[in-house]
Amino acid sequence: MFTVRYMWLLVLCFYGYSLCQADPAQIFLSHIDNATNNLWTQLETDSDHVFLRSDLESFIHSYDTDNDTHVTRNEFYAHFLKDDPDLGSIAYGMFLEFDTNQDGLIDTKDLDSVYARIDINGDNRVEEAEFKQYFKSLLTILYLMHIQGIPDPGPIVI
Ligand SMILES: [Ca+2]
Ligand SMILES: [Ca+2]
Ligand SMILES: [Ca+2]
Repeated sequence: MFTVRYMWLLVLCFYGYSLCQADPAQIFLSHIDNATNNLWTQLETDSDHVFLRSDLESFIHSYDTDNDTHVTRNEFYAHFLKDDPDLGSIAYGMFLEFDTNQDGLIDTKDLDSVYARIDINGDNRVEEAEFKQYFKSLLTILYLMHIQGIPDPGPIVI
């Protein structure tokens, strides 16, 4: 009798567990968390737990393959899609977000506005919490657009 009762309990537990594991919203959120944490590790280069404007400049310079002081769309895609070429729409959205004056290039003219967006409380320092809040919101929007297949960035030449 006891055994049968416990068996049901066990089955219910497994059922609940599998539901939790398969919850697409949870999987999506943990994916965004991981992507944000990876960005923090990659971009906060001097490990002082503050993302300074110089960290943002190093990030942009690392994408500027031909060292002509600006990052073209193709340079950006080439770096961003190196590990995962399927993320074309994410790269497209990121480029639009960083090219704040919409001249088709990311350079120092864009960086003040980009940095100001990430520095949510406006004290000219981007703390880890601000960085993660900003990129979580941005990545959530971009991944939702990516999942829905919009916008179509068209053919990407790398
Ligand atoms: Ca360049
Ligand atoms: Ca620009
Ligand atoms: Ca701040």
